[in-house]
Amino acid sequence: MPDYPFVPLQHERIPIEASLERGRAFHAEMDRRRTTRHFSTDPVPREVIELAIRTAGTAPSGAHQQPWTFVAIADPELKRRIREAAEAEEHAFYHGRAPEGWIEALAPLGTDEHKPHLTDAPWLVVVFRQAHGVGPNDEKITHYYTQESVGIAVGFFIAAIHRMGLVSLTHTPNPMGFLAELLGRPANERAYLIMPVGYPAPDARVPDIHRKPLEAISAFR
Ligand code: IYR
Repeated sequence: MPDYPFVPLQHERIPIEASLERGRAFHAEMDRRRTTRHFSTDPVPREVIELAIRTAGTAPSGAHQQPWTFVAIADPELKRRIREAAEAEEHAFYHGRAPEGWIEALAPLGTDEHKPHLTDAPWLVVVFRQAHGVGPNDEKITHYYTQESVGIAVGFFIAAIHRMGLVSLTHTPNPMGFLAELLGRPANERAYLIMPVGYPAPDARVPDIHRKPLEAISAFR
């Protein structure tokens, strides 16, 4: 194995009181985040999306392979076609394809096959997972932990959008094959999810649901 270079870690230790203060403030800010399905059509500059994608790109990934592609769509005609295809799949999902238990689990969220946010939101960001890489001679390069890696990157993206004062929705039409087709993605990419990004509509609402408390999501030993 060849020797690979290492460089010193850039890190400044801060007092633990400052850590706790930052942690509390960050938690409070993240706890204000809500997912809404009601988007304003107000425009959002491209740089907002670029910043969120760059933030997502700082996520750790299996073997540092960064197996993600973020496709940002503002073109109204493309958004319309994505909405049309997504609503066709969702119609089949809500009218027969989904098991009864799944429909019941979704009831508190008030979702159905109508997806106006896919054309209302100024941006749709479709995230693709690179199931494998492609080498210079078209050879397959194995990627590791792609599901986990892309999930972490999407989390960073959602946090960045929230930090900038905008909202996003994690939307997973089922199945999602139409996205790679409509967006002309290469064969190694699989649609992971689609996120409308923008401002909430003035009358945006969210379900009255609550987060599990620390005790319910943790164990300390
Ligand atoms: N894809 C459908 C159903 C759906 C599934 C889950 I899991 C959700 O958390 C929300 C919706 C839809 O987008 O309506």
